[in-house]
Amino acid sequence: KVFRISHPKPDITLLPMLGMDKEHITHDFKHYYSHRLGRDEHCRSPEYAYKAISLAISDRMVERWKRTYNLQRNQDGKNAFYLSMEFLLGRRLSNAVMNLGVDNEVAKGLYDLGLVMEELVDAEPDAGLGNGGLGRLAACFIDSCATLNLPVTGYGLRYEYGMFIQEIVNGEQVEKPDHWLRNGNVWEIERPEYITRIKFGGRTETHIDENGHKRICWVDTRDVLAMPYDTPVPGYKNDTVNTLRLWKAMATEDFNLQEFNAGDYAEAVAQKNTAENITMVLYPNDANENGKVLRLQQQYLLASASLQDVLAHWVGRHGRDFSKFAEKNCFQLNDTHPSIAVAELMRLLVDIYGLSWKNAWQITLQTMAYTNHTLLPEALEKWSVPLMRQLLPRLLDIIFAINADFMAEVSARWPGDKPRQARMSIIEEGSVQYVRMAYLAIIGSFSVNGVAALHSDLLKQGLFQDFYALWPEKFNNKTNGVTPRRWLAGCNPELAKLITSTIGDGWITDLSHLAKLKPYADDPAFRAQWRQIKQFNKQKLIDLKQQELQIDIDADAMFDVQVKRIHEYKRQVLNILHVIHLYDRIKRGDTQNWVARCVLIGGKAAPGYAMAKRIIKLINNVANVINNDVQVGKQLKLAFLPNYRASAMEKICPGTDLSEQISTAGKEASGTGNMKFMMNGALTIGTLDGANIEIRDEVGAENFFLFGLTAAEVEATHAHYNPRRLIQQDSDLQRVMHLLECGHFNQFEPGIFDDILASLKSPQDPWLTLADFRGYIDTQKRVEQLWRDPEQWTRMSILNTAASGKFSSDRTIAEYNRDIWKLAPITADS
Ligand code: B1H
Repeated sequence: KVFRISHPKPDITLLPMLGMDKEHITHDFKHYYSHRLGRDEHCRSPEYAYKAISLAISDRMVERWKRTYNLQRNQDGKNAFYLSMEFLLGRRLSNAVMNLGVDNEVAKGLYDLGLVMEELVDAEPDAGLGNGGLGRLAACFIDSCATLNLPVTGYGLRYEYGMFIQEIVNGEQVEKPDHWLRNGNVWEIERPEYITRIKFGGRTETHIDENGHKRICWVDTRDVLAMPYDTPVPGYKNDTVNTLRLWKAMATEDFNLQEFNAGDYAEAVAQKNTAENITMVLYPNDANENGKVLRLQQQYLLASASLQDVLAHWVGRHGRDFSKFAEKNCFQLNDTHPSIAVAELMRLLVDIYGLSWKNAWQITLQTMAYTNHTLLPEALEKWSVPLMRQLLPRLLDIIFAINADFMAEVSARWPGDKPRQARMSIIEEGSVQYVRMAYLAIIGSFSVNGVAALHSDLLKQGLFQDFYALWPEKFNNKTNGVTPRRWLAGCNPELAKLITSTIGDGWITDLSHLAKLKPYADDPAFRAQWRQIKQFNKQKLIDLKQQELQIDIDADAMFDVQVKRIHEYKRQVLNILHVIHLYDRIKRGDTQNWVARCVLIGGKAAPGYAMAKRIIKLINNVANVINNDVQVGKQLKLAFLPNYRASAMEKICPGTDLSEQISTAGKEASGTGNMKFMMNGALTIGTLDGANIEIRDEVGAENFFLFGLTAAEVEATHAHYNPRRLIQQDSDLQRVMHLLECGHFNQFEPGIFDDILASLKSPQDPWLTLADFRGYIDTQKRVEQLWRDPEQWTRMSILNTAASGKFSSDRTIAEYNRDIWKLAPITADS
């Protein structure tokens, strides 16, 4: 309704497609630079050049985007919608340029103008709309959907502030707000024509309509508007451009303004903030929930706006005939965060569109699919019933009604089994009742999947075993993957070039082609090239970091890297124990056949997670002692990489030799950083956890450094875990613990690591860190042995890349589509 055009068919869409050659692109670049941004040759800041080239590229996506949008929306096939609270997109420019196939033209064009593409790329702020693996997975998935021509739309939230910026001050994490939109966002289009209205609060009323039917009305609500911002998602060189639609909360114009008299005008306008606060900031908790009202508001806004959007489009095309809705639509829930969608779809179908409960439930059950991403109890979402009653009274009624039907089903299947009913109820009983969101998601979905084989098995055997007994057919596995465009072709151009010149470029869209590299592992000339590229990437990483970190790094040292969120289960502390052990060996002169190492650790800690923050401090303190010890010198370096994020990983993984994947077995659902490192030719030292297991299966046990307890052994060990005895029996561990306990790394900060030490020595330590110490140290020794033989190391490095084909998100998405979504690919000529 915002556009009013009097002529019935204006001739404004018939523009010729824009030129993709360097002349046309630089022409548009200059136009934007000087006419839109108003800059000239005196402007020295790369930000404007970044913006101008992005606008020129964006124009070329938009025309393909509109075509894809119309093809998908106006076809009679099925569409899927990926609902996620997080899309960790990172930078967009280089990805857009590559996927449009104009990388060479753009680089040449800019070069002719005296500009360096890389500098422009680095001027782009990361779109950090996610915490870690879960959010980055969503970003990889939409890239793969577009590349596979699948009609999948992403729905998420447009946070004003993304993941906080991490600074390190005196070894400690300091959080700075990430106002990523400050300089504008050239990659989005605001779509006021699709604004939706979201209700909060109020109460429900029952009315009897003229036909004597009961109708529930949700009244006296405080409403908020959701404004959609669309971001194009280009497929790789296929002219498909899918849509990521992100919602921003806004005040309704009538928001209290009528209620307030003129005297309260300012206050009424200030209320606007309350509404707009909803999408102000991303919650920075990875694998940890916290039960805040604002978070529930975010979740409901995402679910309600997205479902209303899809239903409005459906009704626009089919009227109120929902008989084919389930056949044509599918919603994938990225963890439980958007799972209120189950109840919201029921509300919309029953209360708004007048369907019967039974009919609406059939539709819901056939359209919802749920992905679980964690088994950690602290990450399982529960909302208190009183909170939900206050904020979403109608939704709570619906959840209770769903639960009543479900409890009837359980007691029909297991008559009289009260404990089972209590276990399986959506409502957890207690002094305060809670809604278990995972159960709502399972009950309301036709598909429940885990994200790696082990994780999916553990869901069936443990956390969800009652549900598995009831509905075994719902459960399936979809092992995660990462997009090879960003995580190999884009981030490692030198290696990509070598691979393409060796086996052709088919790997970019079918990563299984990498297996063709296998025979080259035995070719010394190829190995030399491979090694040279790794060395080049390591030097690039040094050039980037040396100044910032102020340490002297040697490109010949082994780059041993652990980058991921800081969490006890990921065991950054185990890594540090090994580093301290190496330091101790140097100090006691045990340095025969020494292998120089540079250990790099990076990651953010949730701001409220005290132990994780203390681990960052420990890493920095240990680094300080080691890096300033002249006796240690270049034999060992340790650095904490501040502000780890997607764009940092693009520079880190090509230059990594050894990938640390050392979580307590059974705790890391999948991991995806492990896959990025493998693709880029790093060797992995890891436990049998998450996707590590499948990585090892693919590359072969002889090409993977395995250590540690298995998930089953972890469970069995808790009962008799005795860390003090482990310390007594292991003189290396004893010495490491002694260095920590005597305050060697915190001389002037007494006691600051006591909590970490206490948890290491506690028989209750859930992460069993010391149980894996010996195995880890010995395996690191094997790593060093191999390092001393560069030919063998390189061979293994090649074999790792060659075996990484399975870990493309294209494969993952093809499986989601084959087993869950069942979409037909759509192209202009299909
Ligand atoms: C993963 C989360 C997560 N699992 C709660 N769970 C969040 C939970 O903001 N929150 O409240 C945010 C994130 N993230 C990760 O998902 C797993 O730990 C990884 O192992 C896995 O690879 C990744 C993608 O599946």
